[in-house]
Amino acid sequence: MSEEEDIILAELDDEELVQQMFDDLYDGLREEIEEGVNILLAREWTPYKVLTEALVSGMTIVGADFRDGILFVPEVLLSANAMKGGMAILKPLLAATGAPQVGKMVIGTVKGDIHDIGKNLVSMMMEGAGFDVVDLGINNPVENYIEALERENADILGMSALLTTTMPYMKVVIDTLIEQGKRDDYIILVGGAPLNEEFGKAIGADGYCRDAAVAVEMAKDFVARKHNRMSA
Ligand code: B1M
Repeated sequence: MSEEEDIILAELDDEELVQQMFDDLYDGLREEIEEGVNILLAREWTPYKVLTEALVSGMTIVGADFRDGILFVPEVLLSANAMKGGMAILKPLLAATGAPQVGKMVIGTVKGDIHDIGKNLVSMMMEGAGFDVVDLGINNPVENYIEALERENADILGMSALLTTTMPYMKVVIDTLIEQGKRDDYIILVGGAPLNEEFGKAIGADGYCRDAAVAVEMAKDFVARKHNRMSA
């Protein structure tokens, strides 16, 4: 039996367990990640704390080694799969802590881009905050967004892009909404690792969200302002 097989997750203290989860996420071990998440929840960690301190922090390490050419696509896919296993456990718990529905958001990753972990996280956190979320998945052309916004009578459009080559597509979506005279019908929030506030402003979005928590705060703020305007 190898040294690693000897590790019993439940016997580790919180700090050791989180470190072990970083390693397990790195190695793409979905079952271990799921077990770790359940142990932390049983120790009365909040779902949000498990998400940010164990999963998101672990994925940051994976991201750095992917950037530096230490990890490659197949390995990162395994890490992403393990992360999704943990997120699936947290999703209903985050939603259950939410307030009554405060607004509706259509969200999707833009055309040409298949990264969805960050978007999924935003969706989960928004649901947890009481928003109704319609997730369009990955690789969305402009038609998908507009069709869903109208069908769902949404308040917010959320777009995600993780590649410098796909982030300009967000402007295509916003420009199309402008051309069709629909831009002002929606609050448009954008996010993704290569974006920044300046980019968000330059493409005409209402807000750039550094992370999922900022997305929730901004969404609440904009929806409250919209309701105030309508009742004035
Ligand atoms: Co990709 N990848 N990848 N990848 N990948 C990056 C983005 C990269 C930065 C890695 C690197 O080189 N360091 C790099 C982009 C470089 C660039 O554009 N300059 C890159 C590359 C190059 C590629 C490929 C081209 C690699 C290849 O094939 N040679 C390829 C592209 C495929 C495509 O999309 N067409 C590719 C493929 C993949 C995998 C499939 C292996 C996998 C994706 C699996 C999946 O998503 N299901 C993958 C992964 C996992 C990554 C990294 C390692 C991690 C991304 C992630 O999930 N982060 C990433 C490196 C990095 O970002 N450091 C990388 C965790 C997540 C929680 O954070 O997505 O930033 P993030 O989301 C945050 C915020 O940004 C924000 O809130 C989230 C939560 O806090 N946010 C929003 C995100 N979207 C939002 C939307 C909102 C609001 C906030 O709307 C309201």
